Amino acid sequence: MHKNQSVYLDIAESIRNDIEKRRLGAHARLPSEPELVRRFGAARATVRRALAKLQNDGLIYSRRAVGSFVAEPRIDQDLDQLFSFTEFMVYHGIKPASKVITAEAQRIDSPDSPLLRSLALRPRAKVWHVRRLRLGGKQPLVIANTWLPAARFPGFLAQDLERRSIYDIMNEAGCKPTDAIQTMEAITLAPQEAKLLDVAPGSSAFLIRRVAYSKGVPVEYAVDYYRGDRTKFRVRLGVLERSHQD
Ligand code: 16G
Repeated sequence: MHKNQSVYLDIAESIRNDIEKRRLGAHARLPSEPELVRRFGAARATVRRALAKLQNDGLIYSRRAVGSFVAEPRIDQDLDQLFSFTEFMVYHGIKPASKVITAEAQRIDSPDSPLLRSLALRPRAKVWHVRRLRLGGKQPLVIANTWLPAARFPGFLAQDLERRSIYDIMNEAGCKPTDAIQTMEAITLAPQEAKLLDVAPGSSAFLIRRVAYSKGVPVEYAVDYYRGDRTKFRVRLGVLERSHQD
């Protein structure tokens, strides 16, 4: 029992290694199950378990009756830097694109709304809301909801929001985000969001809420859904220096 458990992990590790070293590129077909059985000298059920683990980890996908294939790599995002989606994609050599789903003016009534509180606005103050599907290399990656205080960005909705970076537009208005506070939660996607992101309903995603500030003034409230199988966050950790007398 114990041995079988480690055998499936060893097989998964070996295939993971081939993928990470790029011996198998994105969308390359994995050897068939019988070939893997021969190669690893393992039972078919063990090979299947290894493949199920890799699929669960987002490294491969399977097509019924055809086989397993290498998934697109995850996009690594450093959490200690404030990047716009556009800057981030360009940095990784991926062509960014956007589809605007909604672009409208809104007025929120409830004084308890996190949006109003985060932007330090009074009830019924005008905000711009833009909902975009963000793509990298034609692949849908993020559903991004952005709210901006309308008073700071006159004429915002007249901009070409499909082609332009919102952070660029904010920069032109003298309010480029200089720092932000962000929270991240794991969620499963509702059917409508899953469809937009081209994944199965119930797939995992990161729900990210961000309040961005421009020199201390809140200028953006954002609620984004990042595809769980395409996103990896990385953060640098330091050790708190403590005196030994404590
Ligand atoms: C990022 C930000 C989002 C911002 C967008 C601007 C996170 C979690 N979110 O997606 O808050 O609205 O960039 O991108 O990083 P843009 O300048 O390309 O339109």
